[in-house]
Amino acid sequence: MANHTEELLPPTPGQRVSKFLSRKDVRQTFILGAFFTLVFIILGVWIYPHWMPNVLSKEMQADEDIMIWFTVISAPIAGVILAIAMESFLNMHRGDTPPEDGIAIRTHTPVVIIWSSVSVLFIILALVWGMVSMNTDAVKAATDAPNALVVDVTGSQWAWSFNYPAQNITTHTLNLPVDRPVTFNIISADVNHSFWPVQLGVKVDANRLTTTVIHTTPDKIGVLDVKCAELCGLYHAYMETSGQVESTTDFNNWVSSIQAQGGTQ
Ligand SMILES: [Cu+2]
Repeated sequence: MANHTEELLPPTPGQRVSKFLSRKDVRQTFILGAFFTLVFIILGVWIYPHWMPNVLSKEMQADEDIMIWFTVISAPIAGVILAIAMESFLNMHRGDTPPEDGIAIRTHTPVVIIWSSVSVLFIILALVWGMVSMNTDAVKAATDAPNALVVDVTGSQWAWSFNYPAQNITTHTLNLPVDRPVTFNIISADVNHSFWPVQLGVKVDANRLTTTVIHTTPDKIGVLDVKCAELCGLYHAYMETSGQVESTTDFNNWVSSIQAQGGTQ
């Protein structure tokens, strides 16, 4: 009689958890989750950086660091979700049905509290990281630097033009000297565009009636791709040009050659 009563008692939470963890499908999900997490970390740390644009400024380095670290941080979440999806698919394929006495995770208070707190921590981390990264010393140093090169950028359907007031030249390629702060004054001649010199890690809207200012300091020599990052009409996808971060001597020679042509490229 006593044994019969024990059998009818509902299992304690501890018994349910250990029974849950000893299930074959749960163990397989953990192993698959660890495997996918490792794959995403390897992709984020060693593979993705090879596909990213060259880093020609500290702002671009900060962008790349954020992409790598956020991939690593989100790897366990993506890994576990992919593992659950794959295990469910395999179970369905084998015709298995879930056991009746499984833990109801969706309404399990400790799981809900842990899941919500971890998500909130990730969001706060992302927010603080972004704010700190946007206020780096590099950006502060370039802001109102007395020796800054000023470039007035105009977006129009569908081309970029660059006016260098101190050099009195207007061009369609963006050449910059290395290790000198740059101030971009950005405006649009028509609809909204977005000025994006990719390898410099800065991007800002070009509006029709107001000038937007951004600062950066290119710190490596290399090729620049300048794109429009705001859908601006039929040929938006072709609204791009190239440029160069180069030595001061090469930059001065480039300026002189354009001045010799009458100041426009
Ligand atoms: Cu555009």
